[in-house]
Amino acid sequence: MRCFEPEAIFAQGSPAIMGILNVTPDSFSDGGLFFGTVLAVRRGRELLSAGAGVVDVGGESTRPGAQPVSAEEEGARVLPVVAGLVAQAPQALISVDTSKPEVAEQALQQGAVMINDVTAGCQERMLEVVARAGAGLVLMHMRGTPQTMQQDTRYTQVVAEVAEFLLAQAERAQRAGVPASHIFLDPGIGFGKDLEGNLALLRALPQWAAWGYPLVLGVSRKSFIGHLTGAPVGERLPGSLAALLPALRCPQVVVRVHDVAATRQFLQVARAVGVT
Ligand code: HH2
Repeated sequence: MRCFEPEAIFAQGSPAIMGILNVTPDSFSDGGLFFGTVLAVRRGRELLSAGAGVVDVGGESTRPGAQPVSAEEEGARVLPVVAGLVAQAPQALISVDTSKPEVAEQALQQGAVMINDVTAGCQERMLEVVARAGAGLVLMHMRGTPQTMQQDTRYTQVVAEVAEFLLAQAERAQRAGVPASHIFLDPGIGFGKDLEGNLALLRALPQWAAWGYPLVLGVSRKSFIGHLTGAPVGERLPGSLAALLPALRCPQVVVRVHDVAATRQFLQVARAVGVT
């Protein structure tokens, strides 16, 4: 089991880049492209050389309406990729995008250092597994499940409701033994929110820094960019970069992206001109 050191993610400053590695046949933008251990490990190494500080390996799509997969199937997709990356890039920081404690536990045993849970640790066992391993934990807000989340996207006050939920989950995680310094909070852009909700959360993000937790932001290629611009999923890179602007005003944030090299260039220039 490897130890999680929060500073390691920000070794190259903030925003840090989390490269997305979907080992799925059905992810919304790259489904099937890296479905297979050899392809996925090669892609993971590419993400690292392009500037990803951490690679997020996922074996179950969370796009609206996606069909759930069993723990066995998800483990069979993800675990060989974690093992392959650990073997070929032993210093790499690997996160696993899973809400299943059994998958998380095995991935951490194989050398992953962080769990990205889109259900914000709603299963107590997930919190225990992460605490025992001394791992990092991303708590993301979602309403319902990927099957139901876009059915009701109304909130009275979206920012306050998402914030209240995430802070309560962070407290729960700490009660289960996860140190505050290992907890990252993510508003869950596109997970049970409409266009206005997504934009309100993005605008509010810089204020969340006051809570003291590092943040994670996932906007890459998401449908709100299509709703704003009409761009199809494969042509949303400019919008994805623009949607990162609020992250530039956060002191510690990890941006979860498909296009690592382009994001790195965007961040390098933003830093140089003093926007961050
Ligand atoms: N978005 C997706 C998946 N996991 N995790 C966090 N913490 N934040 C996010 O915004 C987030 C996430 C959806 O994107 P993607 O992985 O590209 O698609 P899919 O779920 O279809 O595999």
